[in-house]
Amino acid sequence: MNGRRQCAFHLRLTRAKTSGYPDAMTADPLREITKEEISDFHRDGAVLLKGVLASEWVDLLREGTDAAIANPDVMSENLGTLRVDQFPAAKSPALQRIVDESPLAEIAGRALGSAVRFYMDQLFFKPKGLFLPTPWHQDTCYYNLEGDALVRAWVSPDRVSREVSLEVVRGSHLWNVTYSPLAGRDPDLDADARVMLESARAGEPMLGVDAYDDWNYFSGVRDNSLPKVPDIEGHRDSYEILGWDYEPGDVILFHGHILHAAGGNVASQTPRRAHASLWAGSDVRYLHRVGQVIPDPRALYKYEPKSGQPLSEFPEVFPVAWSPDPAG
Ligand SMILES: O=C(O)CCC(=O)C(=O)O
Repeated sequence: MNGRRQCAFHLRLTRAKTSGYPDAMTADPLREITKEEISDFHRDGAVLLKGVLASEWVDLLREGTDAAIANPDVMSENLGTLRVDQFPAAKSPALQRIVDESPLAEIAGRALGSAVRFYMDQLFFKPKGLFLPTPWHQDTCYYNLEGDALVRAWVSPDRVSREVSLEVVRGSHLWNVTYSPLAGRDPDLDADARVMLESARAGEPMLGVDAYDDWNYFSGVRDNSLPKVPDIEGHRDSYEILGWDYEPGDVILFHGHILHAAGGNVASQTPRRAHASLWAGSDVRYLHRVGQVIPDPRALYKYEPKSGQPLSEFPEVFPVAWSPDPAG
């Protein structure tokens, strides 16, 4: 084990020991993330990492996604046959352990080549039966965040075939455009929404901490000044679309700005349980977004964050999750 790797390994094991779980499963990926994979991630905006999570992590992922699915809360929403939960690790110790101790932080950090902080996680559940597609969208516009060093780790305890798995528009993370979220009330049609939009423009949070009492994808107001997501599905041949057959133990890593979706209109005998975590490198800052859709992590509200503050100014909310250098 070389020096850098030993330091990182030490940092993760220290975290594992503080978790309260008696058994310390290895926090290392099953294999090195190669230079080619890292350069694919930066060039294409996404990469499939084959066989990087040990089967114990897959078992924990199954346990955690099942527990979260069985416990819907105010952050759960059914969008047709797609159930999406925000912050599912907050209600599932198994998912929390995946966030805190699994190799995902290291994998994200190695892709970015820097220390990473955990920002938030989501659950995407499609019950067996007809899987509807997840529409094309970009993630960044849903959060009060800006920066280039944003990486998502999408994992599932299920085999997910290419036709219903995650797909991305290759290279779209480099387009330098923020699209309008698909959710939110439309201020062009709704007078109350126009008032909320004006207050948000004046600096009020679009979603305050009370969003944790009652939230859905239409709690906020859409920022119609942003361009709409192009009709990618209607013009698939005009885009270079990447997608993969996914097997448990793999990680799909994709950039926070990339246009992505999941295929559907396919009947499946088995459910598709997916967990996605968002990791932030050093340039990521808080951004007061007038069209915010997803509430800030609950612990952040008491700091009353301002646009431009780096996440490193909130170390209690976003501690360094992995660093190539333990001092980092
Ligand atoms: O799993 C899906 O269907 C969508 C996942 C997604 O949009 C995400 O992880 O950001």
